Amino acid sequence: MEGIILAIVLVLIVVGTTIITFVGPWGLPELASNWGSIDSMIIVTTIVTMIAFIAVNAVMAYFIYRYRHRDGRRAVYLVNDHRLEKILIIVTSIGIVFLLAPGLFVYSSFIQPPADALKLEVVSQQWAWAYRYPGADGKLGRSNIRFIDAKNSLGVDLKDPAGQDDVAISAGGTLHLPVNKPVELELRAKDVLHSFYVPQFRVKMDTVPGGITRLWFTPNKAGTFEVLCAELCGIGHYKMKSSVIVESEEEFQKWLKQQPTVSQTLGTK
Ligand SMILES: [Cu+2]
Repeated sequence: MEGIILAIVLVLIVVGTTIITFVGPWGLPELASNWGSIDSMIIVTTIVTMIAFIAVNAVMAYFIYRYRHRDGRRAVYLVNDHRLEKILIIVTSIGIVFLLAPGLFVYSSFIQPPADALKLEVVSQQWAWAYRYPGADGKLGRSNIRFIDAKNSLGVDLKDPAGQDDVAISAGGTLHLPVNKPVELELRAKDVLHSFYVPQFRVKMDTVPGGITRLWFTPNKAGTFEVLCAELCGIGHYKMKSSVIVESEEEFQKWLKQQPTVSQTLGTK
């Protein structure tokens, strides 16, 4: 009797979780970048794992019912079943190929930013985001953690002329981006691991102290979105947020011109 009840409960759990996946309130927020292919990957992953989840549990529920205890029945010990093993290896391999292969194509474009992308620096620290834009010369100056002090909070190398006209948005400031233009972020961390995440852009990347990580996307919807830290980075992790405003090229340029350059902020020119 217990075997039958267990099999029924198992079937109910599978049916319930499958229904919740489709009608539950946990969908993705509206897509606001070029990374629709990431959404397709999430759908492929959900479908493949759902098929495996249903199949494994259906077999398990059937076996629990079919081979439940009955007086006088004895279990048989089967050592090897080559036919069954072959089938399982082939079916599992096909499932894994469907699960992983499409992601390789998406990943290959994820790691190749377009040549005309606007390059920005993102600097993370406990518990805020800072940003640096290239100045009029279109080039980000060098920076290094060794140059960080009370005034030069991003560690811009003041010997590099390309850095003097850069625009630095200090920690806690707002990121502005022009709509429909590819952006490449160079991510740094000043203290511990953080992770740059804007759910609507469908991109997320760890920031690592002592190294530079990269990320690119094209924001394609104007609006204000939340920048989050997706790495548990200390006691203030929950409030490590910033806003990103996606706006027209004119609005973006107008805003950028109003921001002080590195040399103005540091009084180096
Ligand atoms: Cu963080």
